[in-house]
Amino acid sequence: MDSNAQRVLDLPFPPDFVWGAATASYQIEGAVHEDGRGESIWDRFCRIPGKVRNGDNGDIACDHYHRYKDDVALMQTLGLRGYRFSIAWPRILPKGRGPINPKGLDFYDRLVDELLKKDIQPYATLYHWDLPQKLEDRGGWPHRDTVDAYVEYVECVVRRLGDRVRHWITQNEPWVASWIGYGWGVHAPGRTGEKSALAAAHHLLLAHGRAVPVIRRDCPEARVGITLNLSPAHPASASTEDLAAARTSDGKSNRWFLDPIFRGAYPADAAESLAPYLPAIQANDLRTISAPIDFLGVNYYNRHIVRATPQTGHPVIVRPESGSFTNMGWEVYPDAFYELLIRLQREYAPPQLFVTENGAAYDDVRIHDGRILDPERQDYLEQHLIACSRAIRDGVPLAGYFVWSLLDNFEWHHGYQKRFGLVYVDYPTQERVPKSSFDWYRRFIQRQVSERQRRQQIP
Ligand code: IFM
Repeated sequence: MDSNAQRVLDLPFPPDFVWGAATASYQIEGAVHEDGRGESIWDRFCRIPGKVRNGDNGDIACDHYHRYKDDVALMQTLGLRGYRFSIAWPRILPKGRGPINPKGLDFYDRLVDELLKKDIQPYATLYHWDLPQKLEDRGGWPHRDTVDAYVEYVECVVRRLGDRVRHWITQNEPWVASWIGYGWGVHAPGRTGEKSALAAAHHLLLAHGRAVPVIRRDCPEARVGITLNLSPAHPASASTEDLAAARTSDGKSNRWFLDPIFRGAYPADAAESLAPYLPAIQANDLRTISAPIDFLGVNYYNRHIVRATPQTGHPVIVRPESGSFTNMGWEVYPDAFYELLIRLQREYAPPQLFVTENGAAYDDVRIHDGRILDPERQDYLEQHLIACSRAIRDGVPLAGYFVWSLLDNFEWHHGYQKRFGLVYVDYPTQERVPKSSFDWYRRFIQRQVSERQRRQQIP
């Protein structure tokens, strides 16, 4: 082992730091027609020709619905202390509202019990983009009624699982759900326009704020948070125009979600430029959205380099001229991760932070003996763990790190072509093959745990 790899294994992390991995329901479960599950917007969207690469869909995905015990066994081999998964709303309330489907709840009940049996703490995300289609038919997230429907759904789930699940994440990446799904039409449900995107964003945030007290009421020991995808916006040059464009981009993506949650207000600069598209915001909405949370979940993949469009000054994200890139075309830039964590602490001071996703897609191939060697993924994770460790040293209350993802899975409009997993999934056979990064992460966690035990023994 070279000295750098050794240095990474020995990085100092707090003794109770949670080592985890993450997945999401539609991306891994499959079994879309089983046990009374209703249709989700992704089931419908995948059927529209040209929307998802290769015509892929989540009908079978990783067949996790049937293979969850094997997958939890893999987590145990890995030494995970936490597993972040999401709950499929259409399994619980197939029509979005109304009659509960007990078999849907039973599945998550079994999953949670299996995790706890192996001493792995469940981190449950309540919404990771699989809205029941029936609710979309009635207006989806741009319609305020969806907030009420979400709160009813959250009540059902927390009442059933709240005796065992302590960590709850209300929403995953509301920026993506609103802008990519309702603004640009690239994700389900495929709608376009600033107005629908901003109405969806407001209602996703409101749904978060309304859910916080409900979760605490039904699960008094709950720790409640929300997960945001955050990318520092760096200007492409030192020109005044590019600096302003980077600030605008930061306002529309990062601050648009951070400010209402932590400050109870939309950022004034962005709100001014988006004024023509804003939905009706009721008197108490921002107070509701800013309900105190226990932690912020951060999904970090890359930074954004922003350039001003010559005539309009409109910000555009550009690809850097040099650097290293993942299979998504995303730049590998761990320094911006450190910068982001420090900024969150300085400007928003969340009580606690979890990295709820971090990882990379690469073109993994099985070699002649069936193994998958993915040193690039290991390197990506090592560099980002160094950034986390530096941030903790510099005062960031980071409490856990979840690799995206445990398994290769359905990567939304890219279908199955992009592989983010520590475990390779051979989709035709559903065989799981741990990649070399899986072995590395296992050794890393083992080393961290034995170091913690050693320190605890020192009188
Ligand atoms: O696969 C997604 C996940 O669903 C949300 N965060 C980003 C990941 C990689 O694109």
